[in-house]
Amino acid sequence: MSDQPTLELDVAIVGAGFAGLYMLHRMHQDQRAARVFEAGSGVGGTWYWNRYPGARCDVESLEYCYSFDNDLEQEWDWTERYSTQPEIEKYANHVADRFDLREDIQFDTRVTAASFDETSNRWIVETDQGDRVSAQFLVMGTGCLSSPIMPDFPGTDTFKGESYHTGLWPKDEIDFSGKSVAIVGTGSSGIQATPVIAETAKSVTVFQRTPSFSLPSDNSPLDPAEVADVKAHYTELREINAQRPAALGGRWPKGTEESVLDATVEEREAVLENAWTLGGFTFMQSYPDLALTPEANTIAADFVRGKIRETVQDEATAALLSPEIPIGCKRMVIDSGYYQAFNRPNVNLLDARSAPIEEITATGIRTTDAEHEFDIIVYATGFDAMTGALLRIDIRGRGGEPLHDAWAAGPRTYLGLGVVGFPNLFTITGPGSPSVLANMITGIEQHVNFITDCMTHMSELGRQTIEATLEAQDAWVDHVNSVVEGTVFVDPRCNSWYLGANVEGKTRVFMPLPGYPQYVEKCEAVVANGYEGFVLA
Ligand code: NA7
Repeated sequence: MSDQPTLELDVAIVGAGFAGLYMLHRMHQDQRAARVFEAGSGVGGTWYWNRYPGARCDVESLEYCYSFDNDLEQEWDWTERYSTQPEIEKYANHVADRFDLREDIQFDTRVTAASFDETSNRWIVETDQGDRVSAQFLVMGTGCLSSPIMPDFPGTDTFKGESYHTGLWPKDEIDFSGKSVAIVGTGSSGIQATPVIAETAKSVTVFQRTPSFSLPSDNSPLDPAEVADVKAHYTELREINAQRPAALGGRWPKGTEESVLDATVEEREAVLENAWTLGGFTFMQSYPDLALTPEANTIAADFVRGKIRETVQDEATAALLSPEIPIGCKRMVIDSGYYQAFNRPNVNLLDARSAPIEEITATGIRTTDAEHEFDIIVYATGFDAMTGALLRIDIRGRGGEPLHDAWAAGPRTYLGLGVVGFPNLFTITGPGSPSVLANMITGIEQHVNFITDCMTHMSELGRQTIEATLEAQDAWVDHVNSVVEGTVFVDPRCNSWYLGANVEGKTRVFMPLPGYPQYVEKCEAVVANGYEGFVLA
């Protein structure tokens, strides 16, 4: 292949999820030549790939949507409090059409490599379709949960039945009726899929290695009067959310200011019960210290364990479903009828910790203590989160340095947006930014606005490159570590994907940053100080 680029762009964008779509829209507004490269055949990113039964967002639909366009906010109608994958995918398609984005999205194209050419100060981006694109900026909208992990059980290829990973779910509907189904994994994906698959399958056997804390969603159809009220006050809601730690939940009580340890048993039971009934993540907001001190955390965890015992009729199953780790150190799940599903005669829980899966056979799964036959195996085994999708592209910065090497001891970024040695590379919701610990769409909009404003600023000053300084990056990594130090997030008992602990050989580093409002303040200060911590050359 000739070394000559096949296309010259101002901005190459990777991924047509919510990050890539909004980035492209902003580039259109600013009349920059931009193109999105997307591995899938459609838009939606996470919501394109994760089309497994029961897939639903854990942030409320009225908040998990763009805020950048008032008309869009007003015209789109969500039907349920927590929207399903099909509805979110439909919304992403609506956005793509409404803002004429499709003509600049190249589907079925996976970016394989990108290298910074120090002579021209441009990125050379290569795809599996043979493209060789030259661009001033490279913007990664590759998502935080987009690199699925298949467990390395021997024999996965020998299984004669059907098998699917939740994060690579086929578009055709899978018929579970009359089938014996295994679900491996009990994170959000396995927990959401279990009750839905159980409705039609002959049997569902859930292989659980570590139980998750799951909170009820209390999902329901949205009341048109409630929707009208939110639409009438959308700007206020967005402003309130921007001051909340996770940029969401602004319509619900903030929780008390006092420690749960200062409340009487009756008081705290009433507060927690109320939050539980309300549904969703607000449960952990009911007291300020639930995620902070071990004693407070145990109170919340005991409350949820009590709920599991109340809900699940079989005592042994209830005990097995009850997590022993601190609540909130791994991502909690927001479910619709997960614990209740174990009261169905066709749902069975197996302990994959005491009897691990040893092998996938032609007819099913062999654990250390038994052989089980299945027609379908569902792998709900998670993702190489935050860095996986970035590192599977061969990204090379100054001097040909691979990002893989720069991040060998865990990701290092400045603000989760830029990396030393990789000029003009931006990572939307990258490691070191709030990302998955905040409403993702809010975080995406904030990052895209930052990047777009930065490009304008560079044009005005006639600068070609922007690059974080080593000093700023080191200080930022220290800052992220200090924010989570001593919190449940880094509890050694918790092997969360936030820490990369679910991926064999991945360095244990806490990747997202708690505290959306403080992060935004920092970004604003950086801009006000002339992009402090970056060199504009
Ligand atoms: P998660 O939350 O990473 O869950 C993956 C699950 O798969 C988890 O229960 C794992 O158990 C289990 N797993 C992984 N490998 C194995 C093997 N070898 N044997 C048994 N069980 C295994 O991924 P999800 O897709 O559910 O959710 C990801 C995020 O998407 C979620 O947090 C929401 O933000 C949306 P483990 O805990 O490692 O013992």
